[in-house]
Amino acid sequence: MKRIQDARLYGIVDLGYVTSTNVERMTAQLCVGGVDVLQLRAKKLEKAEIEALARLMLPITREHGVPLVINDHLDIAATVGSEGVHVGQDDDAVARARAAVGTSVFVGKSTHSLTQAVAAQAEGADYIGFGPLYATGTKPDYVPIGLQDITEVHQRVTLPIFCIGGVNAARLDEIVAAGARRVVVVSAFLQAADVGAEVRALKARLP
Ligand code: 3NM
Repeated sequence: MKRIQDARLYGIVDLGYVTSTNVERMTAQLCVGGVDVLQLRAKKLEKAEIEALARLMLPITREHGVPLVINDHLDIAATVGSEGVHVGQDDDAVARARAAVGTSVFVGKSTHSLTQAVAAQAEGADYIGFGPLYATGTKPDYVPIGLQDITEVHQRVTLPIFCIGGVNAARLDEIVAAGARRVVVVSAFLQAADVGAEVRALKARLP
């Protein structure tokens, strides 16, 4: 199993883009393409359906040594035995996640500013998301933070930092030039004509 500390390319199976019936196929394509970690994100689905999708994904992600992260649902992560869980900006989110899933499951937290990034490290997160760098239809209500804080967040936070929000092949060079070492890509992968080729090509360009 790959370690989150070594991961550079983070994919998300987001049910805003993928239908339930396509989750298995998309999971396989992302894993074969070379994502290092994969999240299940389904903001609008019922819990039972999310749990069922997680159980479909796990044998595929495990076959590829890719840790599976469950977004938001601590109970589902604990029940299915995912490798990771991801939480938002609520207070004590990391502590509550640890209490629910135990110490062997890694915990990631979304951050949207330098202050939040430093706080997430102090709170004990295992990795952070940092963004959205650009405006994105995947998280439409969030104000983009741009690229200007990427260098400083890497100076102030020693955890793995995954830059997120509007990341795609056309923008990758400027994101890397701004100091990013790890990225999350959602819609640019899920909407690609050839998902595996898109993942492979983008991964090859990460430093
Ligand atoms: N979280 P895309 S931005 C799920 O900034 C998510 O916390 C963000 O999707 C954050 O690659 C985002 O399609 C959406 O822009 C990323």
